[in-house]
Amino acid sequence: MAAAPIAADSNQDRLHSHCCYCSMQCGIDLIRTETELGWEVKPSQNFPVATGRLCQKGLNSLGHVLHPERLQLPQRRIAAARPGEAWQQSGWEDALDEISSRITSIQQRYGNDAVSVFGGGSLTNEMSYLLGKFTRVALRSKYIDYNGRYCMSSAAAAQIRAFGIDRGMNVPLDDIPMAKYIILAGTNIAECQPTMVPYLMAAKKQKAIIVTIDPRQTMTSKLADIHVNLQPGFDSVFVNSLLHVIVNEGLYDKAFVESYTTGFEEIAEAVQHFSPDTVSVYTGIPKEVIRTIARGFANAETGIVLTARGLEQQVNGVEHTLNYINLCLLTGKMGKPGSGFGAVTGQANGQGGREHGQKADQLPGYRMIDDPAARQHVAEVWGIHPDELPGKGVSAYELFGKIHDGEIKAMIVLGSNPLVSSPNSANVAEALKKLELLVVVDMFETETAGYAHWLLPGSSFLEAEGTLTNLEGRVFHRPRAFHTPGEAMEDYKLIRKLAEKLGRGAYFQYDSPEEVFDELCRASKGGKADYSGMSYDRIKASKGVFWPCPSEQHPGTPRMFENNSYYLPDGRAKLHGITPKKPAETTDRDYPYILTTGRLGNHYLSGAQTRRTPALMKKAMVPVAEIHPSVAERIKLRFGDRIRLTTRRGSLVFDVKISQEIHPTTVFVPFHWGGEHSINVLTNDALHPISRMPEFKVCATRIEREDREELARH
Ligand SMILES: Nc1nc2c(c(=O)[nH]1)N[C@H]1C(S)=C(S)[C@@H](COP(=O)(O)OP(=O)(O)OC[C@H]3O[C@@H](n4cnc5c(=O)[nH]c(N)nc54)[C@H](O)[C@@H]3O)O[C@H]1N2
Ligand SMILES: Nc1nc2c(c(=O)[nH]1)N[C@H]1C(S)=C(S)[C@@H](COP(=O)(O)OP(=O)(O)OC[C@H]3O[C@@H](n4cnc5c(=O)[nH]c(N)nc54)[C@H](O)[C@@H]3O)O[C@H]1N2
Ligand code: SF4
Ligand SMILES: [Mo]
Repeated sequence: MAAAPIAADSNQDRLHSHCCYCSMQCGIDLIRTETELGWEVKPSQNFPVATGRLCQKGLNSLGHVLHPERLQLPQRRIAAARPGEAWQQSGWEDALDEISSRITSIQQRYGNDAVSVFGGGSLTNEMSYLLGKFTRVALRSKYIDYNGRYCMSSAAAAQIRAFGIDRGMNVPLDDIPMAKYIILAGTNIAECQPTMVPYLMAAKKQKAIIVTIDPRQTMTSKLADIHVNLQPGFDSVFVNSLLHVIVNEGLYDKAFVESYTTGFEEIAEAVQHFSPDTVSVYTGIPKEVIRTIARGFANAETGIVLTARGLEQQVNGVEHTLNYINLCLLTGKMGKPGSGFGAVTGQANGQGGREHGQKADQLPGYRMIDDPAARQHVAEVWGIHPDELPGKGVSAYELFGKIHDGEIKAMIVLGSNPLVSSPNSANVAEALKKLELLVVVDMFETETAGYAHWLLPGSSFLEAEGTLTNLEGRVFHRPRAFHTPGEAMEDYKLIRKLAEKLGRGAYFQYDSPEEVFDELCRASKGGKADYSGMSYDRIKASKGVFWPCPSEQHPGTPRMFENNSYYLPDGRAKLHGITPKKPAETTDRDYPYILTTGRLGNHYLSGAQTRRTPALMKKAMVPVAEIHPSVAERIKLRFGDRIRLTTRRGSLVFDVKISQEIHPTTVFVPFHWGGEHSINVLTNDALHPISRMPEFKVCATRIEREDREELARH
């Protein structure tokens, strides 16, 4: 372990913060102890989201912060940037001088857009805002995007199409216990947002029915009254059968549909051929189950539908999400206590991270960068002419395509590990090799940093003050608990300094994150994600304010659409008739199974943090592929064998677990590892035409037996 951290306020023996991992953003208390670490983590009793509870990740969230591999000094690559080449440590002045002069030289040779930024959804609102502003104002480049593209983009596109606004959950967590019928589709809450489980249990106590829809029986489906075992890619087919019943049996809320929506005819038409009888033949889901769920949800007094990445991370992800939204709209389960839709946001600041300009087509406040009024407003706040603002860039994965095309020559990565988390990652490695300059700002030498020319030490969640917006749309304040180790710098200071070196410091004279937040609030004023009624004082005093909050007098908006007015031009919500389409890759003789990927309870995303947390790592050292017994039998798997998975992009060997609980067509592999354990070597980089979300959840694969002796011989 590294040396014990130094409290930002040395007089305090109890510090407050929030867990760095999922979107619940549980409060934590850091308590000074006599132990080796000097501090321990306890659940905070003072934050309304998860009073008194933390999951394993939260309890162990100090683990990576104090890890001996924490970077403490800038370092540069001595020779070519290749994994394994030696580093040389450097002071900040030299590092920033050289990085800025290389940026300038690249921009002089190839134009401003040759330098790009790749951000992340763990960063604070202030950092998300600053990265967007830095790219447009200091670099004057159009190329910024972030890992949230891999996460919330399909849900965002769907909510914008249906409601005109994208707030992950339309209802606060406190509404869950009031719901009488809860549909959880492609969301493994028990492992991914564990402290949300008590809300579901409270609903169950009030006799709510819970339905899960997933190709696996998960810890979440153990809470369910009905589990629908769905082959990946079939959500729209399945939901069409529910809508078929609701429409044909006249179970929809006619008054609500008539007064507040458009597009009913579209749905009636689209679901015609999806009777429970037909759909049960295609999916193996019993028709009685389809009818029970459709009638149950429609007739329930209140109901909530939650979706997550299971159905969103697909080339049809926007359409699948729209179809689940249809369920709520058609049955009038919107805008009242215990009723609504939610796409369960993933990362710590997965919600705020998508509102303030890290996305290729966005400006702060969820404004669109090609909207002249938005450009005018934001340019004014930033003190530049609107014509100076670049236009729309490209999505996260497409940035690597632009490197291959030779248009992008440099990249700054801050808050992501895209070599592990991007689809078809061998292609990403090839792109990173071509860069003239790759700067990674991280706490660790990540897999992505293996290709970096410069590696700069960033701040951890305990070392940087800021605000975040949790999955409910609650904006709250996270204080700075510790000093950064060694020479590591708070991320926002690094951005300021780099802007200064690039001659654009005048636009970045912030002396605290609070100053950034105040500007962010002004920039968001009048936008969809309007924070303009917020301030640090107000947020701290009320333990969070829900956006939209357009004025100091406005109470904030825990529950969206309460007056049934939506953010589309006609004020109505839009129903969408969905004609289900196939995934980008379907199975065939050579690749007869479906590979789907996802998460484990004890690891987080690319694993950069949790693989450096001994207490979590020891629970899952390597990824284990899950297959159905019928597959094991077909490939003649014997005790001790492993399996080889081969897709059109590559081939890897995994340990294997045989489980009745997975759909017989499907193999599941978690994605928290790099190198030879990295499932993203195999995943498909097909993107959704609108959201540009990669198809992480469905590709065609071959499964073969790989016996131990064979492996030992190689
Ligand atoms: N422990 C842990 N918690 C996390 C994270 C983590 O890495 N680890 N990451 C955070 C982040 S950033 C995110 S985005 C969230 C993600 O949270 P989730 O979306 O809940 O997590 P996943 O495991 O990716 O996928 C959820 C489920 O989708 C199922 N699935 C696969 N294909 C399909 C399909 O076609 N249809 C349906 N209906 N289901 C399907 C999978 O079997 C899986 O159980 O979790 C957050 N919380
Ligand atoms: N196959 C497959 N791939 C997936 C998914 C899937 O379901 N299947 N899910 C996708 C999803 S939903 C997501 S969200 C992405 C996420 O994928 P990544 O973006 O790779 O996620 P992280 O591992 O959180 O990477 C964050 C990095 O930033 C660093 N970091 C964390 N906090 C800070 C900070 O405050 N400052 C600085 N400077 N650095 C920081 C961490 O050390 C880490 O290296 O993965 C996607 N990839
Ligand atoms: S539920 Fe999420 S925020 Fe809460 S402790 Fe676990 S990982 Fe952290
Ligand atoms: Mo995510």
